[in-house]
Order: sequence, then structure tokens, then C-alpha cells
Amino acid sequence: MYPSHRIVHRDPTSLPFEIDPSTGWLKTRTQLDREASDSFSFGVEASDGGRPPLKASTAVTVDVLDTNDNDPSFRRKEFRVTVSELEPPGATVLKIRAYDGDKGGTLR
Ligand SMILES: [Ca+2]
Ligand SMILES: [Ca+2]
Repeated sequence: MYPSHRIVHRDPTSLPFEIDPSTGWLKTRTQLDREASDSFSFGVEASDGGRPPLKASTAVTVDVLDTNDNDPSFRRKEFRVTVSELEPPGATVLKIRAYDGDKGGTLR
């Protein structure tokens, strides 16, 4: 009697994974995006098909590794500022910082 496997989750359709019931191979079902979800937790249940069926369950966590797939971006298209000619050298003028959605958050 070979066990049959299934994913146990309150909303399995929200998971980007599916499991082959007979082999137990977990496969991606849709494209992953670490910037949207970096980790998934769910259960997998095995059932032996006996009468009554005997079951086992285990907890699974899948962590999504990051790739550099986002361009850095500025919060504004354009910056414009005024500065007095009397400002001494070293005076701060404006913070023009780019952000990056990939892991680490800011530019390296
Ligand atoms: Ca990036
Ligand atoms: Ca990324």
C-alpha cells in the first residue's frame, strides 16, 4: 500500500507549490517572487489508503532565495533644491538616495 500525499493548508491555492500525490515530489506551480513572499509554511499529510486510512503529517517551510531582479529606483523622478552661495564647504544640500527591493534594501 503506497501512501498518498497531499498539502494541508487553509488556502492551498495561495501556495505556489503542488505535491505529486504518489511520489511526494514538491514542485513549483507558479513563479516565485521573494519581494512578495519570502517564505511559505504548510503541512503535508500522507495517507495509506487502508480502511480506515492511517495517516502521518509533517510541517514544511520553503524559504525563497533572493536574486537581483529589481532595478534600483529613486523615490522621485526629479530633484530640485536651492542652496545659498553662503553655505560653507561640507554643508548638506539634499539626500538623493536610491532604494532597491532586493535583499539588503539599498544599493551596495
Ligand atoms: Ca536590485
Ligand atoms: Ca529579488
